[in-house]
Parts: sequence; C-alpha cells; structure tokens
Amino acid sequence: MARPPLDDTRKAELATLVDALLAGQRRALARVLTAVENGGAEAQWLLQRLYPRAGRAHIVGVTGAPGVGKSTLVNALAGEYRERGRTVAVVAVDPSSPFTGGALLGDRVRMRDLAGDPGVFIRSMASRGSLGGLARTTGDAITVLDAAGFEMIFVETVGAGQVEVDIAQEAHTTLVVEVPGLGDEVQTIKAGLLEIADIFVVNKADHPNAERVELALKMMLDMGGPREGWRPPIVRTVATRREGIPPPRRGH
Ligand SMILES: Nc1nc2c(ncn2[C@@H]2O[C@H](COP(=O)(O)OP(=O)(O)O)[C@@H](O)[C@H]2O)c(=O)[nH]1
Ligand SMILES: [Mg+2]
Repeated sequence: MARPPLDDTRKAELATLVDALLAGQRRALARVLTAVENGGAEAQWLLQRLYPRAGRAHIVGVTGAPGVGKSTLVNALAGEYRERGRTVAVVAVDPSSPFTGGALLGDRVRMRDLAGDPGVFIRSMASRGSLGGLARTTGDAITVLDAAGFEMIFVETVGAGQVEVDIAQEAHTTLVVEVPGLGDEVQTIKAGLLEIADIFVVNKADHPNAERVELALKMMLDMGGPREGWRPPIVRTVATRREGIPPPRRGH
C-alpha cells in the first residue's frame, strides 16, 4: 500500500526529532525507533540522516534457545559495562511471542536492575511480518541506537535461524549460549550456531554437566577445523550470580 510522500512540514518535524535524539532525549529516541520500525518513506528519511552518525557502537549479539539465560546474561553484561562507565542499549528480539508479550514482560522484569539508569535504554522488538523483515528492522534499530550514542548495544535473539545469521553479520561479537542438562549435549548445539559464534557461553554452570557441554563443544570445534584463524573460546558463566561474565573481545 503506497503511503503519501513526505511533505516539508513532516520533514521539518522529523528533523527536529533527529536533533532531539542526537541531544540525548529518550522520548525522541523512542519515537524515532517506532517510526523506523514502521518502515516506509519516514524510515528511509530518518535512516539517511542517522547512518553518518552511526558506526561507533560495539554491537554484541546474544543468541540461544529459550530459557538458557540470555536476558540474565545481557543484564549482567550491561551491569558490568555500566560499572566501567559505558552507556548500554539492549534490543530484545522475540519472534516466539507476538501475541501475549509474556516473554517480553519477563525480560523487563529481569532487566529491572537497569531500569531508571539514564545510561541504559531497553527496547523490545515484537515480530511483525516475515522474519526477514524482523532482521532488517532490528538492523535499523541498531543504527538508530548507535547514532544516539550508545557505546554498547546488546541484541538478544531466540533460535537458530536466518535472523540470527543476519544479526551476527551486524554484530562485532556474537555470543552463543548453551546450558547443561538439555539431554544429548551435542544435539543441543543447533546447526548454524557453530558458524556464527565468536564466543561460546556455557551458562548455568552451577548445574552439573557443565563440563560435559564444554567437552561436546570442544569436540565440535575440533571437527569443524580452524575458522578464519579464530577458535571461539568457551566461557562458563552463572549469569544469575554474575560469575564468569565475559568481556567481548572480537571486532571486525
Ligand atoms: N541456575 C541458574 N539459573 C539461571 C542462570 N542464568 C539464568 N538462569 C535462570 O534461567 C531462567 C531463564 O532465564 P532468561 O534469562 O529469561 O533466559 P532467556 O529465555 O534465554 O532470556 C530464569 O529463571 C533465570 O533466573 C544461571 O546461571 N544459573
Ligand atoms: Mg530472554
């Protein structure tokens, strides 16, 4: 469905919004994110102005099955970076709950440590339309947050599909999160995730079998052979206790 082209009045409004975003106003940031998610001519216009301002953030993708502790881990990582004086944005992508929003609410509860901190901005992306569309919108949201000056941007995604692969391409560092005790350890490592991981996180290392997951991962990495001279390290964490929280180390 064609939308009307942007008239000068609307362009002036959008320019004011961009100025407010660049000045650090959160309401303007939220409104720009919504406009960009809606797509169309306004999104194009806004993104054209924001691209030149983006490119300074360190983007960290965090992916893995539901319940492995991604949100808890992002919360812990965000807390670490805040303590080092960095600003942090979080994008939570959850294609599994387009209707109830239950998972997103859960994420908000776990993010509560960070709520109210002006150096933290959290955005949940509901899935709309195709997953390809979701990856694009997420990329655009990252551009907006980057332009807004956030130094660290964490993107949490569920699953092991094209969305994760697309987002891994935008991320400087991709964490793939696994946990002990999901049955056959080797089976839990979904195809495709091995290739995109810069760092493997074995979370819930307070549970038995963490060592077995680590061994299974090592075996899979051995079978896969060296990749671009980078062997993803395997880090054990207990995200709930902020133990083993890894500082991302790979950029490109
Ligand atoms: N025992 C234990 N539980 C954890 C750990 N990390 C997260 N959890 C719990 O696992 C559940 C799912 O965590 P969540 O962060 O929502 O997982 P997500 O679906 O991957 O985002 C929550 O009840 C967390 O408190 C951990 O290191 N150890
Ligand atoms: Mg989560």
